[in-house]
Amino acid sequence: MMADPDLVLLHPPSVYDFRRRFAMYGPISDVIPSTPIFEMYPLGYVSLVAYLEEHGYHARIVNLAVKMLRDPKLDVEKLIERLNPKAFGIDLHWLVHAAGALDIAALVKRLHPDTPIILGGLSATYYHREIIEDYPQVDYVLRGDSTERPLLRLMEHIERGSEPVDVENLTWRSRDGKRRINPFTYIPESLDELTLDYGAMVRLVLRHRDLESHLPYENFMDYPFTALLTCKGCLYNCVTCGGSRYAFKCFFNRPRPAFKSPERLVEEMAVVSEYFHSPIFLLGDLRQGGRGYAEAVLEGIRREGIDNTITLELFTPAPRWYLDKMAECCGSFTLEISPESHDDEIRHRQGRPYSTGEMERCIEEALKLGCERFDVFFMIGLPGQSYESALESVEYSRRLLRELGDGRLHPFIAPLSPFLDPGSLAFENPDEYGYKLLYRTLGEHREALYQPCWKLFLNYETRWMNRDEIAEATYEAMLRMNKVKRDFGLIDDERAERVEEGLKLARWVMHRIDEINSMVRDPVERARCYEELRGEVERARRWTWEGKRELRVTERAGIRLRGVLKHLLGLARRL
Ligand code: B12
Ligand code: SF4
Repeated sequence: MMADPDLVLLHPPSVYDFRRRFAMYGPISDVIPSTPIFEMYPLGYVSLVAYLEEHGYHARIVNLAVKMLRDPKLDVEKLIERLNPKAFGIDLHWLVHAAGALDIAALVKRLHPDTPIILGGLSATYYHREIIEDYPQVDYVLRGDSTERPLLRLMEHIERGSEPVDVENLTWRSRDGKRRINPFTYIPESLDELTLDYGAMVRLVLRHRDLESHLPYENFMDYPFTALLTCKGCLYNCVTCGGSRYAFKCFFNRPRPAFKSPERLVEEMAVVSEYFHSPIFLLGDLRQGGRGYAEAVLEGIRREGIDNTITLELFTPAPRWYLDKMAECCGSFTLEISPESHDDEIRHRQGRPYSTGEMERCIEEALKLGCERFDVFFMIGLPGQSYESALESVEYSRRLLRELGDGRLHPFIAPLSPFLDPGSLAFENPDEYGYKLLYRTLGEHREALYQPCWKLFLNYETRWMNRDEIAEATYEAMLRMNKVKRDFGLIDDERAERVEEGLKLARWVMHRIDEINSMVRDPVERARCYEELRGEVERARRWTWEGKRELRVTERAGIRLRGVLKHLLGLARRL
């Protein structure tokens, strides 16, 4: 029998009891691989496990969110009761897990009152004081964008039963019940020690004979999409982003980005390539590390013969040298850019310093050089953006497709949702950027996530659109974008019809929830009225989900048996 792990890292669903609680989640996760339960765990879980294992601690991941999605009858209490580690870790990286992370922590505490619970991630860092003050179910918060070493030190204290007075980045409650905030001093300047080893994940799956617990998101096996971090931090200051230069400097103690060296990054890509023939998404624009950095990564891809499709993010349009290098070094590559709006002025206000014309030049050149796909993302809820302007971005997409589209160019539009990020310029200075904040504390965001409709999750309004207008603009823009895609053959007629029906139904449900909220005062009666909408909510979800297939970079994706076999052979030889 396998020994109990020292640490179990749980990944919560955004809302613990989503299977029971009524809610219309809408388009809040439409442009990422997760469902609205946000079942994807932070990539950092992989490096935390690898680091602890390297130092003699046995750690594993249990992706509760995926398990609950896959098995509607799963008894979560029983599952947690059976786990018996020395400590539990729970991520509160994204604020969308405010409710799930705290509620799972409370459940774990009830079932294992003597086992310490550790929270970590960007949102936990931002709200560390409130967490330790107001949520007794949490014992420790590890702050920062990198916690491998402090977590190891904390585990040593937990094992010894000593107070962690010297653990960097830690906020905790001492035995006298007082809040303690240890210095925030562990901010590594290189990421090379923090390994993202997908091979280690496959080994964990084989060791625990438990694939589901380690899946990064629900349909990963159907469509494995692997991502690697190139850096932590950012050089840009998009005003709504909680991962901007401003946010990292003010709240995560990182004045400038830290990079993974090109050599290390290419090694990690080679491991991915051994196990998966899925696209590899390089997170962060490589040019943030300078031209030499970007060229070294691309050269490495060529040198190692990595044949996966490489997906690159562009924070600004790529110059010719960069596009040439991609074409030269990658057998297959795709690009994505987020102009957010077609309107130069709005984009500049949002903190993205380039023009629509420059973007068009880049798209045209990239497609000529063999880029297999170019995704362009627009957003609703921006500073200076009216209802009409949001819809104009869809009309612009039509013009763009007419001029440059040949099946490889894919525009998307989605709302800024559910939250304006804490730590972003706009969250910290809402007036200055034309925002009005509706929720500020962790507790308020947690409550928001229990609301019956995604529109009511939104923690902001803008001077140009209130929440109703943001939601109306969202559905209208998505309906129009669906039509544009159908007209240009990016989505087939049958799927387009389904998506259209789904969006219309979702908008109807949203209006019906508004009606119930305005007419029915009694909470029990209200809950009964919501329940009547369950069938429609489920249908709308299934139909709009069809549109998400279009996010797939390529249909060629899967697991390579050669990697798994190599690992199994290695094991057999050792026996
Ligand atoms: C890469 C990325 C993604 C990837 C995720 C890849 C992944 N699985 O991690 C994708 C594109 C899928 C994504 C999606 C989303 N993202 Co995002 N993303 C980023 C980005 C660009 C990099 C951040 C990052 O993860 N860095 C790595 C570090 C910080 O984390 P890490 O190594 O994974 O984990 C370390 C620490 O955080 C900590 N830690 C984390 N968890 C835990 C748990 C414990 C117990 C401990 C001890 C420590 C610990 O230790 C780890 C190891 O050192 C940032 C922007 C930026 N410049 O930072 C936004 C950012 C993190 N994302 C953000 C948001 C809002 C989202 C979405 C909610 C958007 C949406 N509505 O769809 C979704 C949520 C996805 C989900 N969970 O299902 C916001 C978060 C703001 C906030 N505080 O909530 C950010 C800051 C900016 C932004 N708006 O994009 N995202
Ligand atoms: S949204 Fe802007 S600030 Fe945030 S990570 Fe992307 S480029 Fe950086």
